[in-house]
Amino acid sequence: MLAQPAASLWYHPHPHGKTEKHVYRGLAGLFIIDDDQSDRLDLPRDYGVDDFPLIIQDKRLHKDGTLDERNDEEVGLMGDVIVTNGISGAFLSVPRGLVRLRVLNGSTARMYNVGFADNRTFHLVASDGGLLESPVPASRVALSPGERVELVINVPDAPVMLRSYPFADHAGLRGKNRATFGVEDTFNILQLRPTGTRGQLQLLPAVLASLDRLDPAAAVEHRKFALRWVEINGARMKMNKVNFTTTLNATEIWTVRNTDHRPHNFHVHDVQFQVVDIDKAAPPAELSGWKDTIYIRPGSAVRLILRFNDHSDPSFPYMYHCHMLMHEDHGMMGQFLVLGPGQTAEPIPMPQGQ
Ligand SMILES: [Cu+2]
Repeated sequence: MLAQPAASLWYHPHPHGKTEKHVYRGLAGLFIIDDDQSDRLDLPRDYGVDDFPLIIQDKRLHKDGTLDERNDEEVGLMGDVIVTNGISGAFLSVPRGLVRLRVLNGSTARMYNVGFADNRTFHLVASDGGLLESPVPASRVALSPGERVELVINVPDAPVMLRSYPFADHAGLRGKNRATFGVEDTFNILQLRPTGTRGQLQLLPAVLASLDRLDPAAAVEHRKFALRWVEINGARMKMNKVNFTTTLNATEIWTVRNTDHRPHNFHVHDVQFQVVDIDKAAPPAELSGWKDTIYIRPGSAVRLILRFNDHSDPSFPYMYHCHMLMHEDHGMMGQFLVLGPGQTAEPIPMPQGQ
């Protein structure tokens, strides 16, 4: 059962040590969840007509067109051919007027700074975990691996190109890391080609959702996570080790710090979180909704607030990890249990032979 609000969610295989290659080869899809509340909104939501999923990935190809799977030890698998829903040089016929794009960075390591070639303003309407409170105007939006946004563009009469641009602040990277991790690159992603038809909708609603704000004063636990190389708090994930336990309905604050010179992000299973602050400053509007993945610049600290309000189990843990997939494959992960009333932690059931 899908018991959560409307959202665009990524699914992909998670076999330990092999996730990067599975995703690179194209095993990535979206669950699109809707609900009564989102159905009542005047947002484009006619799948394949004015509402499109876009799974953006990068590939490196041999001359014969086959996938180059040589792994770079700094960044993992990163390519210079951008594919959207598996297609390079992609274009899409769309109506003029409002069109919704559900954009996933499905890459193994590459980050994108997405915008349109004419620098037009578009509106962000949802982040990883669902609708934002109100549309957020933007001309660029940054996506690290695993992050999603839903954006609405007012399609003009002429074709317009969705592109990825260099990060204005190099995503916090210095020196040769800027080139290694591709944050100075420019790529075409997808051309939108307007057809003669005009879409149904011309105006966005002023209010999209009312979000339940988690209260930092309610936090019963504060935890710290330091990201460096392929370790969290100086250790790699162990299959049979639970790093900590929490309890059903507990609210917690997690401070996640990137103590590395490399880029990392942070992804949590089980629940969506809210961003309390980034380097002690309030998060920008596009990061103020429900999220499950967030980029953390080298040297930065992000405070997240989480409430474990469902799905307790004494022996099956949830994971948190860097979503740059080579890091994840090398064990940049940890595991936690959510215990219900009266439950105590039990050993993780291990497959035979482990
Ligand atoms: Cu990482």
